[in-house]
Amino acid sequence: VVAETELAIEGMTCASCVHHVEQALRGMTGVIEATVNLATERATVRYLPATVGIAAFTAAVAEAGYSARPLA
Ligand code: 9UX
Repeated sequence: VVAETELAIEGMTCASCVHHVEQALRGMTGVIEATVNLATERATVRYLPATVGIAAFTAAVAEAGYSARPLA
């Protein structure tokens, strides 16, 4: 089973910020793909819900120095 979710990201001010957030998410076990859009300040994550989840995503983004809020 593969799930997809969106997160609202706060604190990104440049293209490198996008890269930092993407790398933080892509480095997680169970994450298949993560893309971040600077203009919309949203991250889209495809993942294996048996392995990883939204709480871990927000923690990883916070660790990278940004904040993430789950979207419906
Ligand atoms: Mo450069 Mo984006 O330090 O924070 S990565 S502005």
